[in-house]
Amino acid sequence: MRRLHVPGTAAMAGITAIALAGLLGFSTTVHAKTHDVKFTAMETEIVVKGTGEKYKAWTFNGQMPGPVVRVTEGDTVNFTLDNPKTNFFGHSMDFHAAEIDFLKNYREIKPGQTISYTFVAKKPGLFFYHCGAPPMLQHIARGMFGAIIVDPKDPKVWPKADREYLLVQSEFWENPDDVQAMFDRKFDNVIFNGGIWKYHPFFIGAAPLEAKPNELVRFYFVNAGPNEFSSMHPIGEIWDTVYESGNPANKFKGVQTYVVGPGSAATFDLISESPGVYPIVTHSLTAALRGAIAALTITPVAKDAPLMPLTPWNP
Ligand SMILES: [Cu+2]
Repeated sequence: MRRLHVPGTAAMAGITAIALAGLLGFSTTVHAKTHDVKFTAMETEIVVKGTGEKYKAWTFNGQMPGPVVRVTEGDTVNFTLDNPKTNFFGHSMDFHAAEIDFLKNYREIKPGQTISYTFVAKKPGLFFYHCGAPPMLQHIARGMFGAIIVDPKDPKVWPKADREYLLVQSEFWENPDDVQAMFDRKFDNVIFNGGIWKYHPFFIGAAPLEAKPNELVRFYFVNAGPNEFSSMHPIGEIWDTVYESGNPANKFKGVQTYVVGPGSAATFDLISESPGVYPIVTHSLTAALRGAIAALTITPVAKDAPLMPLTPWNP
């Protein structure tokens, strides 16, 4: 017996809506979201070494880098920065993913003040955020920086990653009050994710990043600076694809080393077939040999890991 499929009224209404949406040129599958993101400026001590050594940092929410903000292209971000009256300094927030007036939104607020603004993350990619209060050099050097990922609204514009890591490079000065040394570029270390030798297996409390053979590992990489250029290279490997500013449309293939300037970002795809160790470094060697080496261990027993592993020593 032949069955006829007769659509019900609701189904027909749905089909009509989809057809109309098609005629009008917009997709029915994308629903832009609104995110309330609230950061607190915290002038506080944080651990920067596996030995437990502390540092008088200025941070967003008590961590360096600040929390990762992740939204989808087209989403709205309602941002609030609170500068508690227990702080001593003014702070601000500049989101590179936003396209809004700088004077009004990125202005410094004094202790006891709060600022809020809204932006739409119109362009997909990986963007820097930072405090811009003067001297901006010092506010970034002391830890007021982080990353916002704006995922493309159509996930099919690039291959799906099997594993993702976010690395934020920054220069580190042992004396957080020596602004002259910051101007003179006399840094003591160059670090990934706020820790000195954090992902180098030879150091106390450190742990390498891990992935399995043939996994597509996507590195979201931000250079917080404040001054030095990063020359990102995977030792023993070649970047399969590099996306400038993390935008899937800005694609380079088979790249050995890719320069990311201060205040910029790029996304790097890597597939390693063979088990082993592949250090991710800045090939600017003064920086690499002072801390900017993250070991990537390729092993069939790689554990799941968070996007920005702050362990073992940061909360
Ligand atoms: Cu600040």
